[in-house]
Amino acid sequence: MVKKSALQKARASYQPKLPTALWGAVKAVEGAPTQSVANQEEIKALFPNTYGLPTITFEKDIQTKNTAPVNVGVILSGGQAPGGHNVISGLFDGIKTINKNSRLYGFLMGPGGFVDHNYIELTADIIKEYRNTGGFDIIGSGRTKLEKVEQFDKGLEILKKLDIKALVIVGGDDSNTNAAVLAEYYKSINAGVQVIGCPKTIDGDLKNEMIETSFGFDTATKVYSEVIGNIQRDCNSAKKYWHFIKLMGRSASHIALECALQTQPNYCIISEEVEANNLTLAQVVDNIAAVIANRAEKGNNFGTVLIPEGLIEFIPAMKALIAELNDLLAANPQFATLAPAAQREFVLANLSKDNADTFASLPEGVARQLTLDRDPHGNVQVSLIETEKLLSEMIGKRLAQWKEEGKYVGKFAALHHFFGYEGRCADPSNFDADYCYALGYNAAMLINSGATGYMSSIRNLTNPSVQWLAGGIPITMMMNMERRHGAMKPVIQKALVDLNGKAFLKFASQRDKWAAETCYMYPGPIQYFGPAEVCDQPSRTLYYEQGGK
Ligand code: FBP
Repeated sequence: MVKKSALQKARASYQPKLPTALWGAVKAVEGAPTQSVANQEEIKALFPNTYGLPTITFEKDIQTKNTAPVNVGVILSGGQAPGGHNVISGLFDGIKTINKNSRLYGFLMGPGGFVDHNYIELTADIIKEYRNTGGFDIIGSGRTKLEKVEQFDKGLEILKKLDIKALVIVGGDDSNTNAAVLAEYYKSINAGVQVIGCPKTIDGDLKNEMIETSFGFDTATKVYSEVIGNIQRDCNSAKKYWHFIKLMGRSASHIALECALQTQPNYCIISEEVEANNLTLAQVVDNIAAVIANRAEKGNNFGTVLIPEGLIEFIPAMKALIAELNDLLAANPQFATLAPAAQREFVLANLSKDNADTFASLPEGVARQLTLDRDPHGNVQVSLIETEKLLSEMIGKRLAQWKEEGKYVGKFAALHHFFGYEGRCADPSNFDADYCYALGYNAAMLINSGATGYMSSIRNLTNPSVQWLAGGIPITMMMNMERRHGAMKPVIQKALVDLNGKAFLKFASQRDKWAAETCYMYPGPIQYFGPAEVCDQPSRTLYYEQGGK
């Protein structure tokens, strides 16, 4: 038997708190019909069976109905996020509440397990070992893109064999887009299988009015903020290094913003602002170098800079380059077979002049990274690009130049960090443990109400968890048309940092002070047990978004 730590044992007995709306019998109350956020006509034409569905809210019912057992399949898709195991525990408990003979099957290693018929039955004994734990190791995860009819038909064979009536896909924006396409297909062929999505991603970019946050964001940002706080204390003790800290978040800068709100670093880049202000890489470098030079004048040759992982794609010239590269590589599959030097030549010869110039101006390693394999959803793998080193190298050169010109008097020594994988599998915070359990349980109630093409939605999240609202939101409501792999596709719109939003404005109102002075905050580790003001705080982003001061 695997030996468990004292915390593991204590955490195993934690009972996640369900919203009262989900206690006992529930009834589904339908809201008004919905529309997609943009491109309504195109999305409606692509989803004739699942477009325009009403939102669903669950309320307490006066009597329990006798319901037949329901077999359900579950898939964990994409990057790990703390709380996935609680989604599965909640789903398991939910379908057992519907009928104790219901069964839950887990497809192994992501959507690939569904297509290849690799699965296990998730029994009470298995689930017990994973309650309130981090990771996705109960069934594993993967990034196979579910998009072809052959995959849907192949998957349907195993669903029929196991008498599975509903499939729950736990994933980010891309995976939930696939869930919507699958729901539409199964409905169009009367397959008798419902599909429900669950909002997962530490990146925090799957959110809207009805999905207040994706799960995992709370825990991951608390883990990163603890370590950033520790680095800041070290930094303020030795007063000799500048720490360049890259933070995960493939596209949006929500993680960087949340960590900045929690730790008050000297500088934090928000990619969305870089794009809005049309900044070049050189201007980003100059802005940070100016803060470093300013602190050096007061004898402070130390500090912290937070860098969102997705920065490179938000610098307008880089964005244009990546968009053209995506189309070029999609249209030329033979590119992958060329030697590195020939690949560089091919790219330079086939890009438009402006983009070729940008490509040629980049350090070779970074340029090459931009041409490497996309993930199965067509994204550049930004977590592999060492932006923190690229920036500190360029800043070092700028400061050396300013020194020669007599504009800079300090010493510049840089250290680099990348926080991403360290936080994705942490044990879920109380917030994520409760939120994920509720999302899973709520998915079971959506299945019981006959819904398909819906995302499990739990709202009112800055209130105590028992007061949370439960229901479902049609996935098509979150969709728009975007260019992917060289063609227009219906996808869930990514939620980027809102530069007029309350969380960003709070940050913007404080950052000059944080740059000039040393105002570090040290949030410490996630606390699971103790007073509510220490253990049960939502993320700062949610707090400010929902009116906190
Ligand atoms: P999801 O969008 O699938 O949740 O994954 C997010 C993420 O953690 C990003 O922050 C990061 O860029 C990426 O996954 C890393 O991918 P991989 O897990 O394949 O290394």
